[in-house]
Amino acid sequence: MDQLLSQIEKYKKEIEKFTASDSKEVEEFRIKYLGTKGIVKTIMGEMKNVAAEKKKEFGQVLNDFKLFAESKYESLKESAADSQKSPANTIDLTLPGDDIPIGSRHPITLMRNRIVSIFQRLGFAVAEGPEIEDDWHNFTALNLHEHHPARDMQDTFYVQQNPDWLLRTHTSNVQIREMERGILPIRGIYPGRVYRNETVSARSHCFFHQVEGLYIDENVSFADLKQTLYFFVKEMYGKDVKVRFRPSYFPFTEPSAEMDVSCFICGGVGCNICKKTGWVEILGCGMVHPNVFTNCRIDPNKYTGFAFGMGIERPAMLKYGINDIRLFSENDVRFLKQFTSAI
Ligand code: 2U9
Repeated sequence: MDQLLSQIEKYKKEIEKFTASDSKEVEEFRIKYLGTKGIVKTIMGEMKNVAAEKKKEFGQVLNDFKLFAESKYESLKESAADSQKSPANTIDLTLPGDDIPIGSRHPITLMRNRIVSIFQRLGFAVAEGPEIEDDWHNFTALNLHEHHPARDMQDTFYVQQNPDWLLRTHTSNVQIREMERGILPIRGIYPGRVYRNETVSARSHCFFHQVEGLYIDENVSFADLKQTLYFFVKEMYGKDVKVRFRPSYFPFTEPSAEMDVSCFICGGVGCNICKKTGWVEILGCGMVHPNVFTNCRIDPNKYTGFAFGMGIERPAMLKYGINDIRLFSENDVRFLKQFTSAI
């Protein structure tokens, strides 16, 4: 037994001195001292050769030895884990950072910003309104009575829970809300998304984007309308572009017109875009109908005004050479990342 006790003392010293620089060496320690064929188990196996009266004393020594080896194993494990977190494995905060990929603006946003900024330079203020609207602000206030045939022209999505609610078919609801506020004069530009219950194809979608404008003051005339839109066209399509107005009909304007520009693709000679006419229609416009003024509690004898409206998708498709309107709403990064611009 004395021989066993001195052996244990020798191993204890060995264990005390043991160092491990990584988890592999910690595992070597475990196998050597605590493994199934390790030193602790082997010495425990000697118990059977110890005299019966010494068994209790020897058992205690053995148990201490085992605990000693186990606690050394735990501290080796901990210090090896700490060394994994040594500076070599941590993030070096002094290194230059990775580039953050910069996204690009949506082509509809680019085109909307171009249009809106031209009118902003003329003093038009941007306003937005709800896409879910009531019948009054989308139709009735705009001189479209319940049985007005123009209501069928714009197939409408209605909200199931309330037949008075719908997805706006134009951004004119924003103008109505502005006029109802009663703060005059008004010089506003109104971009936004609108909805129509139409079959989706490469050429038309059930939602698209518009910019509408409104100018109300005393003595506003059709000449003001024309000059404002001339300025817009020159800024948008260049100085050499020609403009023509054709009489038209909208329930909310009287008189009404549609404005064409000489085809900016072929220069007016005739191509597929202008269907060989040399002209491309870009917007509708007119003088605000007196009924619309009355509906918004504005005196039509005191005030006059003009309004206009244009879609954004078509000019964006022409400018960027996009042949399918559905690409705008598919969120395909391969499509979206092609558009870069400062605005
Ligand atoms: C109020 C009074 C008048 C807005 C107008 C048009 C003509 C027009 C279309 C262009 C292409 C819509 O996107 S499109 O399909 N719009 O032709 N919009 S006048 O007139 C208003 C609006 C509000 C209170």
